[in-house]
Amino acid sequence: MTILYSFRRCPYAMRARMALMIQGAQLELREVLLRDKPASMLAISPKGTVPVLQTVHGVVIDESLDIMCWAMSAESDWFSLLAQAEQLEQARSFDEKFKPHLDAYKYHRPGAERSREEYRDLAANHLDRFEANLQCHDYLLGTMPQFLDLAVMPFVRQFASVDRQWFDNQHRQSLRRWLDRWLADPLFTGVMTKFPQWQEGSLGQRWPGGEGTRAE
Ligand SMILES: N[C@@H](CCC(=O)N[C@@H](CS)C(=O)NCC(=O)O)C(=O)O
Repeated sequence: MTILYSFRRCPYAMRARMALMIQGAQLELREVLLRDKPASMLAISPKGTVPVLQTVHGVVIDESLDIMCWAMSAESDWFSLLAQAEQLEQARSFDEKFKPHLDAYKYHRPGAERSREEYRDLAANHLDRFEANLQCHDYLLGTMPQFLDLAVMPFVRQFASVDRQWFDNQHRQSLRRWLDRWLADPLFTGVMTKFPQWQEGSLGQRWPGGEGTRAE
């Protein structure tokens, strides 16, 4: 069976789980704690980040966007408005540019070069293009949800939740509505089930569809 090393609260793992949920194939989910990574995961992916997927044929995919592409057919509706290569390019660029500012905002250090608000605004600048698109239609690329929506949504969620009051009151209201729709979407809530930490040598969670505690 395909194995997924995952961490519930990791935005990279969330996007991978949503893609795998869409694929629908049963896999073994191994819930990881980042401070206590399993040796079997590090053995197949020494860089030590989640998510990590190991296929039944032993192929290891340890980049979240690659896992998404493995799970979602390039011919599917998720790529109907823009080809896979272009959506992937936009998602990669978002990761590179937005995430460092998000981290500097969320985990702001007292000695940092810029203030928390400056990092917040730098991150938010990357969201302006999304806001402009969402003022015209319900999803980032048009009237249907696409791969790009799934790829960036967990990071916009993380950004919003640093200071939800500020996010709710800023001018990007179409983005706020888009995020709220995703937060209530069964595709998202369905990948946020809580599972206990996987123990080396035991059988992980059969997923999707396993028992767990739905939360948040
Ligand atoms: N480029 C990787 C990044 C994954 C990543 O950085 N995940 C974080 C958790 S959200 C992680 O595993 N960090 C390692 C650690 O904190 O030890 C991907 O897209 O999968």
